[in-house]
Amino acid sequence: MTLSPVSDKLYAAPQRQVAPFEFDEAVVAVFPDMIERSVPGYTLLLPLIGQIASRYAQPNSRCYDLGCSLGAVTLALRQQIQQPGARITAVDNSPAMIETCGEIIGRSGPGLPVDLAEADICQTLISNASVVVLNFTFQFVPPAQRDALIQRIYDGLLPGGALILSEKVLFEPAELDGLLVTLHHDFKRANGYSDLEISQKRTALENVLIAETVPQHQARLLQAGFASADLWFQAFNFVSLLAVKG
Ligand code: GEK
Repeated sequence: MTLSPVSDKLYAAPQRQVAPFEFDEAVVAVFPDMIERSVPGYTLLLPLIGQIASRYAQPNSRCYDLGCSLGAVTLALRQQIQQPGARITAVDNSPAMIETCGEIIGRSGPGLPVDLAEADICQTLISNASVVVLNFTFQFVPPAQRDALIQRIYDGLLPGGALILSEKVLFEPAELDGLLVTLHHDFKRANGYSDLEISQKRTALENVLIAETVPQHQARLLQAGFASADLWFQAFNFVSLLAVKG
């Protein structure tokens, strides 16, 4: 799905000092192009997340898209969930993202009702939830707040509810991590990013996107109480986990 034809040139020119990455107006303007060319498997993941969500969504419950950006997951949920009385809550703490997300959802035609919130997902009330999606958002949450957020999601899910957690991850041993990082950079280069763009974006994301390993994510999910936490998708160093509440 292409939401915007504007191509991402944010890191094309050399920068004397690369500032930490922010989800501001400049990023919003190029976001669909940026994420499609940067995250291997992103366009495939969206309908598959909708498909998984449609299996776990329950009547009269809420489905959460946490860190919704421009609402790509929300649109997939709206199109694929059929449960009567279900609603979607889409949350992002970037004012520019939420504003444009509202416009996109407003133009998207009939589907499940959507409540949009400009808020920190660490402060968002999660309740009566059958599905929660964190599609490449949790990696931006400060590590000290991660356990508490997963616990609040678990507590807010109904029995039988599901969390879909997509993340950029680290691998062990270091040789495997290095190979998957190289393959990711090759993917970006094949999508038209220069070595300078790849390197400046990497610098911008240092200390902003803090990746963990799949076993670290699984341990946290199981510790919170999830009955299972399984890998269902991988494209190089980008994965998605499905955690189900018993
Ligand atoms: C998609 N899910 O297209 N609270 C709320 N929002 C946050 C927080 C926070 N604490 N931290 C980061 N964000 C989307 C893609 S992008 C992924 C998600 C990427 C938001 C941030 O503002 C941004 O919109 C989003 O999480 C991450 O499927 O750009 O790599």
